[in-house]
Amino acid sequence: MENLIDLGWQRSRSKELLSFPECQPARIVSISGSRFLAMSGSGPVSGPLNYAAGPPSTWLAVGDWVALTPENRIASVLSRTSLLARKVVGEPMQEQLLAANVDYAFVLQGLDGDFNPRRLERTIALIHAGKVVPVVVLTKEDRAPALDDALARARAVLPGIVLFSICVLEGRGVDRVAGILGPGITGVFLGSSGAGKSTLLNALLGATVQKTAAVRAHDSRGRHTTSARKLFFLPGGGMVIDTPGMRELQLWDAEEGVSETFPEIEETGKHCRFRNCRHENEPGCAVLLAVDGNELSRERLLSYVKLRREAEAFALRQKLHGRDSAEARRIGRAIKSVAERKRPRVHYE
Ligand SMILES: Nc1nc2c(ncn2[C@@H]2O[C@H](COP(=O)(O)OP(=O)(O)OP(=O)(O)O)[C@@H](O)[C@H]2O)c(=O)[nH]1
Ligand SMILES: [Mg+2]
Ligand SMILES: [Zn+2]
Repeated sequence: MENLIDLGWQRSRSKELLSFPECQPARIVSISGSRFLAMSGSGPVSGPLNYAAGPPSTWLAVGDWVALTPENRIASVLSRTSLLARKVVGEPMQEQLLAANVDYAFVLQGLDGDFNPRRLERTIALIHAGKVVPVVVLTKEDRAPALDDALARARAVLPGIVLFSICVLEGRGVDRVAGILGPGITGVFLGSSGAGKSTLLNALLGATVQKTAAVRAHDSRGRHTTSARKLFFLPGGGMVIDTPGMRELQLWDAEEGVSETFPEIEETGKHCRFRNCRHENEPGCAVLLAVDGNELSRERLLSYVKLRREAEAFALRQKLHGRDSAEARRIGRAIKSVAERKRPRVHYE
């Protein structure tokens, strides 16, 4: 059992496994084509993707615990303690699973021009929605035109979130990431292509395992060097899932995640006259009052309103799925009205 605990197994899972006699637990390391690679208590195993209909990206994620038959078939995907998922761009109701059973999601943004507070908020809403703890890592300190300024800006928009900068090139800050990833703990690296995810992973591994590539000189964008999600085992005992660069993370089922990402707005919102105040143009809105008085950030409120609308439109669409056509039309109109609702007053100031 000791081995499994190093892989992130929790004893509470044992009961669930009892429903699959003769099966052993294994953790999914990677998924490619029609096969999976996993790590069991006795070493690596691989087998066919046979478990469910539909593309594996909708039912199996790197980091999942599965019950494996003696023939290395997936008998079941065990319940998840956390799950990061996004909506597939351009597909209204298609979910893509990014990583399962992860403790910390490290959001990497390069200080070479990749830094973007609005993108951070969106990613953090998705992380909260997945029941994962976010950690923001600003990479490439050596490339920052004004490091203290960028740190201060990031801290201002991310109250309460652990945030620090690193420079893998000069060996600074890697130990801080390693310190979070103790034995049995799993992290995932998220961020745009070129943010330095694989570079940081290699530093943690103490070896060049993942390929890395220089960003484009004119705009600092990466070259999509990493092409698949994969779980790695660190010498210190922790685990990291390296992912291909993702710039655009569309929210999937994230209404609560959005609320958690803007705690100061939610807190001030308790003082609004109406309990269901949307802080857009309602009379007696404590949030708009605080924004007018410079006690809350206007940018944060705009970002909150935008992400909340996206999450609400998603929730309505989800309801629409599988309804009869009359009700579908009614909900369809509701979605349209969310999308077209009068722009919030804050836009004009
Ligand atoms: N100057 C500087 N460059 C760095 C640092 N960390 C990473 N890089 C460079 O940034 C480039 C991109 O790094 P990668 O690790 O490939 O980026 P990635 O996030 O894995 O990118 P994808 O796999 O495409 O998603 C490489 O040329 C790295 O050497 C740093 O601290 N300073
Ligand atoms: Mg990479
Ligand atoms: Zn309000």
